[in-house]
Amino acid sequence: MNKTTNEVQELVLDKLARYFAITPERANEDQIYKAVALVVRDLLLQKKQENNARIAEGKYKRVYYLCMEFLIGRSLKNNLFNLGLTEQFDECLKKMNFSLDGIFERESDAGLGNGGLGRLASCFMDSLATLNYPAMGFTLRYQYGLFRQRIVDNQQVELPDMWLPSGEVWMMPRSDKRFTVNFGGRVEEYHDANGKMCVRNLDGDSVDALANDVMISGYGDNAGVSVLRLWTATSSTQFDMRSFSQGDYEKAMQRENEAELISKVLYPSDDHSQGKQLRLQQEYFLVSASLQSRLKDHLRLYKSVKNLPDKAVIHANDTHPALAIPELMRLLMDEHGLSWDEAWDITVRTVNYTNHTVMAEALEKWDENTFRNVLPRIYAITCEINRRFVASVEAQHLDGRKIDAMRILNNNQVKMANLCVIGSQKVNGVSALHSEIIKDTIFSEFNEIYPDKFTNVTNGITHRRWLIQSNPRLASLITELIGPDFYTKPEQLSGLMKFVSDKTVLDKIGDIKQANKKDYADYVKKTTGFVLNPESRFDTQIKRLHEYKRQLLNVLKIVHYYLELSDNPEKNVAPQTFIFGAKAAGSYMHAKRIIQLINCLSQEIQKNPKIKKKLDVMFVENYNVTQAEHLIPASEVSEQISLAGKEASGTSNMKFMINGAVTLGTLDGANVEIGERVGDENIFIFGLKTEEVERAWRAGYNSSTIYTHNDEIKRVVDRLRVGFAGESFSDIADYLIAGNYQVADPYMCLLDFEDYTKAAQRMGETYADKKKWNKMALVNIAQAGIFSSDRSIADYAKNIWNLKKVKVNSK
Ligand code: 26V
Repeated sequence: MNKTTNEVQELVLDKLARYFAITPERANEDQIYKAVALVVRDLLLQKKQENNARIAEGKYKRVYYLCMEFLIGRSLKNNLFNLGLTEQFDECLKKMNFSLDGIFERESDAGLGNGGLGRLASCFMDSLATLNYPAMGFTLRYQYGLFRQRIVDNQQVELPDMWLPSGEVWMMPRSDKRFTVNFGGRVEEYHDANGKMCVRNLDGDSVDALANDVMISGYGDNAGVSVLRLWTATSSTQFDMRSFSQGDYEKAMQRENEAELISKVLYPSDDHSQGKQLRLQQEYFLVSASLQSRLKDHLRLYKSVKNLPDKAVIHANDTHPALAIPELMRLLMDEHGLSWDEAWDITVRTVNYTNHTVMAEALEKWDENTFRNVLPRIYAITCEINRRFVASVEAQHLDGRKIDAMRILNNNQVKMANLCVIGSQKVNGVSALHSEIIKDTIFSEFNEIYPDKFTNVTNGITHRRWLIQSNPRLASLITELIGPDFYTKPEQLSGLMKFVSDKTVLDKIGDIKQANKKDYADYVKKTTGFVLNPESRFDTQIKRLHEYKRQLLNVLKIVHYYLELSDNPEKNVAPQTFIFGAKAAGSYMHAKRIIQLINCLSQEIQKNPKIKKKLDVMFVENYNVTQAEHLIPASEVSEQISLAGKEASGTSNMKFMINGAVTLGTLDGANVEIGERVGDENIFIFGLKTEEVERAWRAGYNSSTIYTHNDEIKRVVDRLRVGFAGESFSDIADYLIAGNYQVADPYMCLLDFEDYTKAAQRMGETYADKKKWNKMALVNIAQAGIFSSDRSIADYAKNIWNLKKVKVNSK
């Protein structure tokens, strides 16, 4: 965008005067942040209007990306970068005696997501806008995002996340976009004036959805602006003045409170099924409001709903928006008068679904009674979808057990993944391995009848945020070496391969990592007081805390080193620092105990300076997008150690790689493709492969045999009973070898332990050879282009959405 420093300054002064009646001399950093953000929001709006006009003119097909989570992080820095206005604002603020970096710190993270799924959705919005595909994202405007994590006495405590005061400035309230969503009540059939049989939902409760739009600009001259629409739930009826006047304040407020509950909090759960009625209401609220809004716009433009599949793609990101299928059916039939067959044809040609997990507990299932009570009309439609589907497969004489596996309604449960597969045009997994696994396991029966439905789109990350903005030193070295085109053509990073034996370049890569480590250590010291040794190897594992991700395996390895050093404190080893960042769902007790274990181990090490010099552990409190942006550029080892077959893709593996960290990982998710790109010599792979996991499982995996026969493992597990910093972890030792209520060590930490420590040993030896290590880092950076979300989006556009870019007349 073309704006001079002076023009920018005028705009900021104007906002300060209008909103705060203040001059820069008297303004505080919060007021400056708000004024700057409001200026940027106006500029985005202006850009969006130009872009919207182009889309409407060309009547392009648009993608509507429905997702219960968007892990946006901070917006100001990203928006300035994408608009090309960072320098102008930097200069302007300097003139006002403020630093732009200081102002960035005033913004809270918009943590409207749990983990990988939500961050992926945000990366996709960036790429959609940059590549200029017409797109809109839809989610809820949760008043409280993912909880703020505090560590108190080494344990996780969940506090409400108040992100709105600083996040609200990005939203444009759209009073013209208000839709009513119905819950409960009963379904009634009636005949309309023409004698046609119709259906309506009566006596239910209604809640209004109010739109708040956030503009997301793409990067570069040809970029567009995507809109992320966040729905707020609000009472659809007028305030109960009667009760209020009679002094019954509680009753007067009740209806409002109940309605608002729907967009109050994000469920702090990841891969953990929560059969909560409120969650079901949230999911329906999202899809109903989004589809009503879409159909209204569609009718305005095209006058008929019949060409919907030519002009709109509805993408269900995981099963959470699965109700889009029966809701679209309802709207097309009940509101627009289409027959079942017409509506079904349109629905299946419009909706697509991405699966993000094979973990059984994360495959959403609703209790049939709850479903019927909360959404009677949607229930009736879902039953009919199921009935017709079952009839069609019965007609093909399919095996009864196979049919049962595919039913949407079975054993008093409503299975959302089955609904998604039956009602979608395409279904994709998120890495090559994962897309094969879903065809072989959870969707194997469907794959037999719809082989063309299944496809793969490997995940990606926006390299503009995760490399260019968060690692400016590395970005400028790359620009120096291959020019700036990789900003929008990430595949050009491969041009770095020609420097693979260039000593000067390799040294620079090493120096940049060192400088980033030093910066990170300073940042941590300043913000937490923890002292990191930048001369040690930074080895990082950051992701939601879950058994299958095996943070525990990492801890077992560290305890093993700790025991070695306790035996022999003079042992000559290269110093290592293990950094963890993870939140655990509040109800997931075992995961919370692992957080406690990491923190206790860290605390014990702090008391022993001799050990700390060689082996340190740090737990990052309240790990979020902003913390990741600080930490990833400083990390040297990327721990991606899930049990093979369990991690759908992973995306931190991609963020680390593009910042020159080397992966220590299993052949799981996208690690497989990362390994293929960089070659075996530039990654440290260990552990069981997916088929071996299956085999070990079928053979009756028994971890206690490993414990009894391997002295190292025995010692480590026994040490958990003694504990750290005064806290025993016998429960975790039991989990590993006794199991108590389930199979011991269900994610096979003990079976992979030996190979893991061997790979870590090889890695340590390689690290000692600086030239070799820097070369590995360079190859990882050079091969990361394919893991840009620009590539993922291009794949979706071509293979799933059939979407064209908006044409921009080059200036
Ligand atoms: C499930 C549930 C169940 C109900 C309560 C709330 C809730 C929230 C999230 C989930 C499923 C989360 C699935 C997920 O995040 N999968 C991750 O998706 C990433 C992006 O594709 C991928 O890289 C990770 O491997 C995968 O674990």
